[in-house]
Amino acid sequence: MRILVTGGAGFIGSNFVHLVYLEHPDWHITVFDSLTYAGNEKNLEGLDPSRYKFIKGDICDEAAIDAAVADCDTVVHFAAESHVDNSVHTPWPFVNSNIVGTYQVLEAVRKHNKHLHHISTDEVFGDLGPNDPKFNEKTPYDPSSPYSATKAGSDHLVRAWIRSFGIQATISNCSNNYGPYQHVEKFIPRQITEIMEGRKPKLYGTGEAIRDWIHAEDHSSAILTILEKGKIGETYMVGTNGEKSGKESIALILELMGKPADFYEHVNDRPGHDYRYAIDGSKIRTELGWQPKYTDFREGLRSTIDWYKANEAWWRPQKEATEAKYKELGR
Ligand code: NAD
Ligand code: TDX
Repeated sequence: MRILVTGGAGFIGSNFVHLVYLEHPDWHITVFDSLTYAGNEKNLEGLDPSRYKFIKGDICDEAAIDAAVADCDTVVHFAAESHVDNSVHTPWPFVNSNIVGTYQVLEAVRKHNKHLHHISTDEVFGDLGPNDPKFNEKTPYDPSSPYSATKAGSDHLVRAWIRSFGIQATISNCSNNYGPYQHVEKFIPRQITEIMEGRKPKLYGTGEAIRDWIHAEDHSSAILTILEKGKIGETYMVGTNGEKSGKESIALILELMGKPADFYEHVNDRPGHDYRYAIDGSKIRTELGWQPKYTDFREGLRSTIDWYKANEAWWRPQKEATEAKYKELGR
């Protein structure tokens, strides 16, 4: 099996590459990544070149993605602009990479008759009220931000290519990931590294927004399960019942890092901030028999904090520029 992983130098993509490398010694992995500010080749250090290759390329570059797809059996498509705050500030890279880029991936898959798994997010469904039922595979799309609108657009393209051209593809929509190699712009690593810098964690608005947390290793094992057992044309929700408000998550991080419970501050809210995401992940469990490993958020957070403490050299180069951007936004 020759697997092509777009966006494999990013957070979830690199966690997925490490899992495939461990579980499938007979598979050859090619990572295709343009190394935006969010991509980092250091995430992939130590992989044996006889089993792994890196291509620096942009999914919007028709010839480059065409050649890479021609040379594999299966594509797992992670590459995307991923940060909501950036999309509200500068939407174009999101339209380009998430929609135009996915179009180029789809055209290459169609031309060379390859299998595709498309990685999407729960944000495409918009947000939930406190008592609404969780998102499932039939929930209508209702995205709120330029990020989620472009991810929704990419999902629609994949569905259209399945129906109109008969490409062999599956889709998954996952909830909020955390774990090693996550960029310090995102909520959990930002708060861990702010505390390590001696500064207070920052809660947007009232801190009541709820996210459904899943460890990136569990997301990765779910994708592997879909590759191995998923039904062509199907969509799978991926989540581990990890709902927590911003306030609750900060309280846990402060406790695990030995700081007082009131060591945090409120900052400007995100415009259009989605209130709550929650995934009903029963289909992948009942139909494909997938089970997560990290069922205790506290333990997952503890190991993630340990990783950021042990890998300051990894996150240090991103930190200053990230906080300078937030300062501009008053966040
Ligand atoms: P990330 O920002 O950490 O990584 C994205 C990677 O894609 C980077 O390595 C970047 O260099 C690469 N990339 C971006 N544009 C590219 C382009 N035009 N051509 C080639 N490479 C490009 O993102 P992530 O958090 O790892 O998310 C990966 C995927 O998972 C995305 O599709 C995202 O929508 C989805 N997702 C993320 C989450 C989450 O909580 N982070 C949850 C559900 C789904
Ligand atoms: O400093 C912060 N303080 C804060 O309160 C940051 C960075 C965020 N927040 C809040 C906003 C959200 O309610 O925390 C929550 C999580 O924020 P992000 O880490 O920016 O994630 P989110 O907007 O929920 O989107 C993430 O999950 C779905 C990923 O970035 C997306 O790529 C994925 O699709």
